[in-house]
Amino acid sequence: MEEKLNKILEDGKKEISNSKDEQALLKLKSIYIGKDSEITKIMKNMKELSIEEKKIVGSLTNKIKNELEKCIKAKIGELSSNVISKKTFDHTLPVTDSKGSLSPVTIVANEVADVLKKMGFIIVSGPEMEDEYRNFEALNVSKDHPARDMQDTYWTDEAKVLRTHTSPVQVRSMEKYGAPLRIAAPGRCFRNEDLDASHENTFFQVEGMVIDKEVSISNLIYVMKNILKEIYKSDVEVRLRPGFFPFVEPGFELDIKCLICNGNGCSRCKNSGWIELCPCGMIHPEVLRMSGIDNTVYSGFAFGIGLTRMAMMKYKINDIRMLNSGDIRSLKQFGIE
Ligand code: FA5
Repeated sequence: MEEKLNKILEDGKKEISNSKDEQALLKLKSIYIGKDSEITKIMKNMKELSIEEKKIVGSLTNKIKNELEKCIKAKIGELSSNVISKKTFDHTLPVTDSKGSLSPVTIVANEVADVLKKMGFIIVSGPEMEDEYRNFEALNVSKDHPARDMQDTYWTDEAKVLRTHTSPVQVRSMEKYGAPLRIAAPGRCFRNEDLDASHENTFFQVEGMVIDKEVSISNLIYVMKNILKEIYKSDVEVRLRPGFFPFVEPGFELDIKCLICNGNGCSRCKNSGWIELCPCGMIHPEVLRMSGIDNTVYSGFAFGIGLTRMAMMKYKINDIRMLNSGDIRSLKQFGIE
């Protein structure tokens, strides 16, 4: 086992030192110390070892993990300082053509807000650093609920979470305004994700919530379809399937046909031809009750659209990571200036 671990360290160090850019290093991070890495598997299987073996393997595994993490950090620092030192920056030069522009996500967020405002929604916001109660418990996700695993979270020292979704704004709005209610809340969310072409650790959603008497699933579908039609300026193909979220019952996943590959399959839609974009459902009566709404009188629906993915589909952006890259050339590439 020690030999195996030392080999992982040796191979990892070699690959890290040969890496040419940050993307490659993040990939190596996931391969060597990520959730599915050999090291994580060894740690998970430690319970099968004797106490003596556990001591040796445990401390060696931690040491190697820390060392690989340190090497990756150092290499990222080295690469970025190379980039800075290669560029000569003359602040006296006149500005050429970089006027700047809104990010594609902001453009789409504004468009969605406009559509919803026309349907009588008010636009509200909530904090990005949320309390555990509103991010989870008040949405019917108790402390040991398995649904917490679906949204791996960043915790702060003050026991707050970087909100994993915009749904806590539902709770804040019910507490503040009561019923009836019609709100939309665009905003940033955070998850400890393995990154790929359609997953970022920082991304945007827009939450919507309607509470009233006699609200139906058809009202929900109408609102969702109307948003999609206005954003994509055409009838996009959608599919509705059951989806599980503890705060809605019934819950749905409303997917759109991938606009990048036209449903033929690509890395953005994980070759399925469909993009998960608009999870939604009828608000769980318990969620209404917990925030002080009489669930014998009122019902409602809620949705949480992935705004970043919506912008990706609209502007045919191949990789979600480009949006947080800070490279303004990408805006020109999408025809936004
Ligand atoms: C939620 O976050 C629920 N709060 C949505 C909801 C609200 C359901 C109200 C019912 C009622 P989910 O984890 O599926 O659900 O995320 C919602 C959308 O956010 C996804 O469809 C996707 O478009 C986007 N999303 C989720 N994780 C990421 C990520 N790592 N990177 C980019 N977009 C993401």
